[in-house]
Amino acid sequence: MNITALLADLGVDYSTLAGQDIPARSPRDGSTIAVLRSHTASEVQQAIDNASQASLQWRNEPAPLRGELVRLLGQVLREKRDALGQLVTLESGKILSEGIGEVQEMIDICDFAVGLSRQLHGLTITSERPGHRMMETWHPLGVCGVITAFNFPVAVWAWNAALALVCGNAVIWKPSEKTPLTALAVHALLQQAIARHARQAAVPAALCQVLIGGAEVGVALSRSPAVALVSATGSVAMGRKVAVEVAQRLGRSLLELGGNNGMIVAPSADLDLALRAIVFSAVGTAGQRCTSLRRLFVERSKFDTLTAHIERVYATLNIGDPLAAGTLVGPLIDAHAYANMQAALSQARSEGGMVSGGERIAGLGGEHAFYVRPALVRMPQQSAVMHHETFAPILYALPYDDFSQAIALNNAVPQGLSSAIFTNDIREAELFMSANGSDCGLANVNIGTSGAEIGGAFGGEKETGGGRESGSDAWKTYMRRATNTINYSGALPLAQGVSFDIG
Ligand code: UN1
Repeated sequence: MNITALLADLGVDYSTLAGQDIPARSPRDGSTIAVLRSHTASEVQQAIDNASQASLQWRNEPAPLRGELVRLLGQVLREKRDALGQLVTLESGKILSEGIGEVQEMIDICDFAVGLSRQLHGLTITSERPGHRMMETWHPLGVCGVITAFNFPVAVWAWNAALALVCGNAVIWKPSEKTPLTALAVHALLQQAIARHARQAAVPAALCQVLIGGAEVGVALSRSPAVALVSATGSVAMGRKVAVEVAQRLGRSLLELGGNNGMIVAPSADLDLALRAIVFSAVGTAGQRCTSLRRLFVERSKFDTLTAHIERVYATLNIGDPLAAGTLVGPLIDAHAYANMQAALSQARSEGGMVSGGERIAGLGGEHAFYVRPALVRMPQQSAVMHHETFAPILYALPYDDFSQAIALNNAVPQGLSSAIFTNDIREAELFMSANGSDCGLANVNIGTSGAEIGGAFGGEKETGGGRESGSDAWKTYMRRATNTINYSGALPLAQGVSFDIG
């Protein structure tokens, strides 16, 4: 793999950002691909000011013409799907099929946003007063800050940016320090889309910007009253900081934080389907999705059979170079992730868990790469370790006896992103999706916890942060709503029958 050629093909020029504090590493072999520098505090401030100016221009561009830019972005992404997918694989370590799939997710949200650009509609509402009408109008917010994580280094930006742009906003992106090159590549591809735009002059230079740096950049975006919305994806700890900073100035935040996703396998489940879904959800992206399956509750009579099947599949999984055909599990992102995984496994052991797998695969990728065999941990109960999200391929499994107990176990953790049930009993499926069922933002039936499509609203409850991105009506978070009351009568009746006669 010629990285220089790949970066050139994607139009990445990081010469102006060459520096010393942000190394772009490939978890594939731990090698350093480039070393960048953080944007300075004054550059961050300048970017916010420029974005504010850009948003004033962009909000006057008709929404369907804003959609045209996003359509062109989708077009460029189609042309560069495989190249960008490779860079995603290089920088995040996910297997190539998932790297390319992530770019496909970007294309999908672009298509969605293009359609949306002609559907940013509000309501008309009947008035209690004669000769009056009420309606809702949706306006752009201004500047949207987007903070993204290493595990979905490009798709999560696209969920936010595609919507924010058609909604008439400027976007400032702070990618993870672990994946700066993919962000620069996306930015370069966006410039290609802008260059193809028939109304290029209508696209201000500062409409979309990327800021490279650490937590201080996120804090600056969160503190600035000029950033109307801060959309943050990542850890609960990070989200808590962003939420507090943004709330302090009564700004708007959209949080998509940790998950600790559970699956119930009921006695009527198709075990073969369940097995496939479990393995993809638990070990896909090396267990580093916010939607990864971490907790498995199996009805007691099926527990031994199913866990034995999982153990058998885990023992033969093709783990290795994420670029190689046939690999199913790539490396962890870095040494820190590996240390966290081992710490969780030893805690699980001390809580009575029986661990199978979980060891580092010696020699693979060299000493700075961290390839592990996914771990299956049979737990005696849902103890402390299971209440934490460890970003690694660890699947805790325990048996349950009755269905209400399984739902209670699913809901007993602080996070509330994704959940699933495998059952062929319609009453169980409906109960799981009902108000008395899963308390998560995503509740799936006969399908795993990860791999959501872009058409639905994506996000979760409790410590996951409550935000919704992507499809459905998530666009409303990127706009402000005005309620208009219009009087076309010749009189001035007051609401609620109030009389106020000034003679
Ligand atoms: C994430 O891990 O932050 O549902 C996003 C999924 C993907 C998105 C995951 N479509 O697994």
